Amino acid sequence: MNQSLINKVKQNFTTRFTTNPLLIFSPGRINIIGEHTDYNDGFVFPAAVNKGIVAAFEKSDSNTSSAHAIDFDETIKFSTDDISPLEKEHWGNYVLGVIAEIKKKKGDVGNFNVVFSGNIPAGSGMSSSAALENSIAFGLNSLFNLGLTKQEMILISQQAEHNYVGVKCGIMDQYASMFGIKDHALLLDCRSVEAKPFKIDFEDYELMLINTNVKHSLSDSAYNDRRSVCESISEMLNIKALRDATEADLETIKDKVSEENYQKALFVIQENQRAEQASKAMTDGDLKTLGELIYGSHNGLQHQYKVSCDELDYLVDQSKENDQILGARMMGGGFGGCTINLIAKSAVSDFKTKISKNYKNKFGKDCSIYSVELSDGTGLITE
Ligand code: GAF
Repeated sequence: MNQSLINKVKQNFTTRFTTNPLLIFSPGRINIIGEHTDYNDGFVFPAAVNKGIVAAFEKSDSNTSSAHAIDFDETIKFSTDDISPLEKEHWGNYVLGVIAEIKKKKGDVGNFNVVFSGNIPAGSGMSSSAALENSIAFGLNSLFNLGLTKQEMILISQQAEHNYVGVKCGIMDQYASMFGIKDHALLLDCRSVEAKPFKIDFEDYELMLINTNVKHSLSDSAYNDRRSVCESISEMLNIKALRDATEADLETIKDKVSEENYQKALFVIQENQRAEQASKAMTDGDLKTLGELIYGSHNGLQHQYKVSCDELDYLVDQSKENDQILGARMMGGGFGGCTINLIAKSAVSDFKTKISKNYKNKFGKDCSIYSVELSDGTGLITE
């Protein structure tokens, strides 16, 4: 399925090096519901997808390493003895950050060469960043027999994102990318970091993504700001995380916080409930309720948590007008990327035509539409 991506990476590697590379695939993810709940120790409902990163590794026989990003046509050279962050937003920080975190845990890491490429649409909110981090952690673990467990690797990837990329993300993306199971979504408890797999078969319905093809620049700082608000409210409530709060608890401090921040915390508490209710709806095969919860999630993300944008809101509003779509919402951190839609299979073709035309008329640019195939998590490619 990703054969052309694998071939591209192998060919590129062969033009640079003479060994047979160790090949890793690491997927991106979707999230059915449970947004901005992961760093509040709550529930999320993600799944790995069949789009991701392919990385080819070899040990280096010198005291230098290299990482080549085919998609940026750029190579960085470094020594694993001496790692420091590059300028903000450089893709190399995902690679170097993982090395730095592995070193904290394992001491020295040998030098290596890696070449990688991906097919996750840029800015789609499907977490190409977690896919890249996991591919590096998994690749180095295999190459140098570091003995890291997958649980340790996802924490390494998450810390790389905190310390080298500057986004204080939760664990959802790294978990879903590492532990994904073909045809399943994972109800992940972000406190215990354990998940319950749900087989996804919506019969006459399917999940469809619509990419706004925008990424508003605010996103990283706004993300970190939201996280601090949640942490400071937890502190006021004397609890570990908002996962431990009820709406009644929050009510007790209502006059001590701004209305804006009160609404943000309320959103997290309600979104966490929605994620749990969604798992029940899924078990009962109650797609109507699942769809309502998904619409409810968007409403909260738009009005309470304020991480949506005009393009996402427009797409969700268009979905609401179509009675063949049971639910739609923005997915991921926000400020751009995709909506996820629970749509009748019979309605997909007409809706695609309509939404493509309407979006173009409204915003003067194209949206992109993808159907979703759920895949296994990060692993070795054996051919
Ligand atoms: C981003 C983060 F990386 C995740 O940890 C999660 O918080 C998500 O935004 C919002 O649910 O993808």
